[in-house]
Amino acid sequence: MKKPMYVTQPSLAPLKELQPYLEEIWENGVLTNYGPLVQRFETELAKYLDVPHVICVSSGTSALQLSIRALNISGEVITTPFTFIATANIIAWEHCTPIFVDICPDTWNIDAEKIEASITPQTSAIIAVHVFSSPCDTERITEIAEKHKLHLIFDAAHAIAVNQDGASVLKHGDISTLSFHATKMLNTAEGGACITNDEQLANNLRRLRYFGFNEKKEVVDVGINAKMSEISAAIGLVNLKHLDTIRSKRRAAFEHYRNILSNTPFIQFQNYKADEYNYSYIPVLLESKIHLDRVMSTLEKHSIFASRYFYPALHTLDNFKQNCSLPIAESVAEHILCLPLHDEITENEIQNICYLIENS
Ligand code: T4K
Repeated sequence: MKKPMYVTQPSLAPLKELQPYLEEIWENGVLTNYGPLVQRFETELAKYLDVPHVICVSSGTSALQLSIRALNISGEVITTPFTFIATANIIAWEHCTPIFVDICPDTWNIDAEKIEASITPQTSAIIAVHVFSSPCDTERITEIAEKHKLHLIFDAAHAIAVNQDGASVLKHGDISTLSFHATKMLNTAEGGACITNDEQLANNLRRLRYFGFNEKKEVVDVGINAKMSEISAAIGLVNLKHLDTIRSKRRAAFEHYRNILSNTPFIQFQNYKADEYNYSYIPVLLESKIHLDRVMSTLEKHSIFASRYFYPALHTLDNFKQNCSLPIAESVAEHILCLPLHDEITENEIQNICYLIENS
C-alpha cells in the first residue's frame, strides 16, 4: 500500500548531528532545569532572530499562558476566530473571555479596523495571530493597543524567520510567542518561546516558567513548570542550523504548487508578501464547500490527507459561542484547506496532488 501523505512531516537535521549534543547531556547528567543547552539555544535563537530576549518554554501554548500571566491580563481579550484552538483555549484557561473580531478577506488575519468596536471597559489585551506566517497589520494594532492602554501579544506560532519591513516580526507587541511543535518549521519535538524587548518582563517570564524561582532559587512568584528540556534544546540547536535551507526548500515547493494552481478557477491563495512569509504552510481557499469536499475525498482516495486549518471558526464552538456573526472568518474557515508541504516533498508529488485537485 502507498505510504500516506499528511499535511506535513517534521523537518529534521541529520541524526548524526544530534549525537554530540546527546553525548554532552549524558556526560553532564543535566536533563532539564534551564541547563546549558537551553541557554545556548536561547542565545543562538536571539542572534538568529535579532531579538533581545528569548525565553524557551515547553510549548507554544505555555508560551501564551505565561505571557497572559506575566502581563496580568484579565477580563476580555480580543482575538481572531481564525486560528488554532490553542489561542482561544489558553485565554479561557486563564479565566479570561475571548472576544472574537472578524478577519480580513485577503490576509485572513484579524481585521485591525474592526478591533476598536469590540473594546469595552473589561478589555485588557489583544492577542493577534500572524496566520500561516503572514504578518498582521502590526503598526495599526500597536496604535490601537497604545491608544486604549491594552496589552498586546502576537501569537507568532507560525512565524519563525519572518521579517516585516526589514526587521523580525517578533519585535512587535509586549510579547510574541513561538511554537516549536513537531509540525513547525523549526521544531524541538515539543516546545515554544516568548520573545520580548523588555528585560523586566523577560525575567518575569523566566521565573514563571520555573515555579516562580528567582536566580537564587527563592520563590518570589506563583509559577508553573513550563521549562524546555535539554533534549528538546539539542534538537532545536541542530535544526536551527538548517532553518534557512528548510525555508528555501519549502519556498520552492510552495512556488511549484502556486505555479500549477494559479490558473485553477476554484482556488484562491492567501495574500502574502514574498519576503514576509516563511512558506511553512500552503493554505488554499476553495470556491465552495462542494469543491472542498470533492478535493478532500479525491486526495484521500490516494492516501493524501490535507488539513482543514482552521475549521471551524472558533466563535462558533459551543465553548465560546458569542452570538455574533463574523461572516468572513466563517466563510474562510469553511473553505480552507492546507495541502501537504514539507522539505522533502518532490516536484512529482506536487504535480500529482495538483492534478488530483484539478480533476476532482
Ligand atoms: N497558536 C497557533 C496559531 C498554533 O497554530 C498553535 C499550534 C499554537 C498556538 C500552539 O502551539 P503548541 O502548543 O502546539 O506548540 C497541529 C499542531 O499540533 C499544533 O502545534 C499546530 N499549532 C497546529 C496548527 O497543527 P494537529 O492536530 O493538526 O497536528 P497533528 O498531530 O495531527 O499533525 C499533523 C500531521 O503532521 C500529522 O497528520 C502527521 C504529521 N506529524 C505530526 C506529528 C505530531 C508527523 O509527521 N510527526 C509528528 O510527530 O495540530
